Amino acid sequence: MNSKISIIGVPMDLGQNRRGVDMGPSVIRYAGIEERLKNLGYEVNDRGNIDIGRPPQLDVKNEDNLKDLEVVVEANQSLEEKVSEVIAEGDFPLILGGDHSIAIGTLAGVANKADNLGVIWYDAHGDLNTGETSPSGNIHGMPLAVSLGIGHPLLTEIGGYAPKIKPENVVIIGARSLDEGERKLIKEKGIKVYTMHEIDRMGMSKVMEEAIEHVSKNTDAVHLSLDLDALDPHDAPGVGTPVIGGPSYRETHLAMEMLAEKDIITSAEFVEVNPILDNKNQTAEAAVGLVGSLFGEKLL
Ligand code: 6HN
Ligand code: MN
Ligand code: MN
Ligand code: MN
Repeated sequence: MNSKISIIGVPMDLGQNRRGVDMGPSVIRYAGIEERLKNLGYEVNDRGNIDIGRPPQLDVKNEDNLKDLEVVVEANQSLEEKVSEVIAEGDFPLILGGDHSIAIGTLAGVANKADNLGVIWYDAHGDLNTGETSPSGNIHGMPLAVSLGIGHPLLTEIGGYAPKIKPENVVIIGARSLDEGERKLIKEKGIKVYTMHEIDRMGMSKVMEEAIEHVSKNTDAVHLSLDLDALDPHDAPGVGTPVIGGPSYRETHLAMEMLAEKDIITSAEFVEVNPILDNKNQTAEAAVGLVGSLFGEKLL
């Protein structure tokens, strides 16, 4: 693992309509992320937060069924630049959300420097909607489609190129809420998905073995996009779109440890922590615990 980590906060809440997720970066910092990483021997550079604009009126859908498109595009452009800068300086980019729409900017910055980027999308959702298929118009339900080059050109062209990733280099883990259009896209593109069904049948350990093999086969870098709503709401209540029946904190912890063992992750983001919906910062603390295991923390 890279010994230098740069933290970038993205206080974005415009990709969905539950206010409060913009405080995610603050509460993850408060839960001790920097200390945790320093104790593991990493050099940590907290680069502060990306500036997010504010539209005159919130949650207004445009004619393409996209809410607050312009501001989401602008913020992701700034994030793309910041992530590119961090990579150019040789650091590991660790991005703290904010809602999941920020993965658009993260992946734009990360994929720029990789020929073939692998992606682990650990989420209750597929985030494979477009304006046409989205039931909500919320851009946080679209970043994986956008990164595959599918969606509004203002989104897919962030960073000045598209697509960022190839469907065969993606694996989704933990899915249990997929919209009609998302299911269609998964079949059409042949995207590898481990739903809760597979996790229940095979166990997390086998799922991770296969997933790691899948994303590292033909890739030169691997990004982890971890949406805290992937976890069962019992273990991560502070999220805007909870879905019952998810992997536990322990199972997710094991997933992170297996990633650490194989040492394949070259960038990561932890998103969707909303302290207003949380129970005494439990979800931010879970995020920090998972970051610890991803970066090699051991009990003995
Ligand atoms: N997330 N599929 C739903 C939608 O509105 O498109 C939910 C998306 C949730 C997105 O949690 O990052
Ligand atoms: Mn590339
Ligand atoms: Mn989700
Ligand atoms: Mn998501």
